[in-house]
Amino acid sequence: MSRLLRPARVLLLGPPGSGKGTQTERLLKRFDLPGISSGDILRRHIKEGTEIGMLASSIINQGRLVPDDIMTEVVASELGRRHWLTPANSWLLDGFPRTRGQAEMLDSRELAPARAGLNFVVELVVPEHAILDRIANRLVHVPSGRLYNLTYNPPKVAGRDDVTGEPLTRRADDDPAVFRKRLHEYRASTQPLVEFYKNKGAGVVWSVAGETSDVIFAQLETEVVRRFGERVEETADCAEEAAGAAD
Ligand code: G5P
Ligand code: MG
Repeated sequence: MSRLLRPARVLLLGPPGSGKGTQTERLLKRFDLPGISSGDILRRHIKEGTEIGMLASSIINQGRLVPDDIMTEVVASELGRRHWLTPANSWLLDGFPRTRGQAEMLDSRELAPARAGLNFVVELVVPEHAILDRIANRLVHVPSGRLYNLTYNPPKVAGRDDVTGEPLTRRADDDPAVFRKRLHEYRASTQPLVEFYKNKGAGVVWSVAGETSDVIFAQLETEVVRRFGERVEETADCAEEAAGAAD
């Protein structure tokens, strides 16, 4: 585990199934970087039966996007609740903003006043055939957002979350017809969003391609260290090793 030396405010973009959640989990473990996923927040609202959950449920199940103003409010309140909106904090967003409208609202209402604009927008590029294969085998633990795949990273006990032992579920929107609609929505909304961030400055947007999340993570990890620097934290294991070497 290591800490970043300079504040990193990261957005992960990519088509459904490209591995945003997977890369988020890995970055969080590797860099002690907190993150939130707009999809996970909505799924928790649905599970808890909130007003937002009731509205989002039918939209998600049709593969459409939740309206910009509602989505921005949901994520902004989460950012505020976690006290992340300062120039010094590092954090990561998975799947929000995903339209230019959301990016503009987030920027003008929340990030610019706090001098905490996004400084690293990562676009994951994964071939479509690889994506379709993954979705058929995905399971999730909704309370935590932890992800599994029956072939790539299966749970230790079939159908159960590794940490809590609670049941895993399939996402209703992983149905093939809904999934095609989600891919279509992604293609329609992404170009204007990427243009918005390209106009924020040279090098803010960075694309990374690969057939697997392992290949992508290796490149992403290197790029994060290059941009933000790292300080390796001493863990209990390191301390023991160092003590052993000194004996
Ligand atoms: P979500 O939840 O943000 P999507 O569609 O953007 O959903 P999704 O499906 O969550 O994205 P992902 O996070 O990019 O995909 O991918 P993932 O879950 O990490 O990986 C997919 C599967 O592949 C997993 O099972 C993983 O274990 C496996 N896997 C990963 N890497 C590999 C690999 O290398 N090999 C193999 N074999 N497997 C691998 O949004 C859902 C809905 O919520 C609403 C919309 O309705 C949206 O459709 N929503 C919003 N609406 C408006 N605005 C927003 N900002 C919104 N955010 C969410
Ligand atoms: Mg996801």
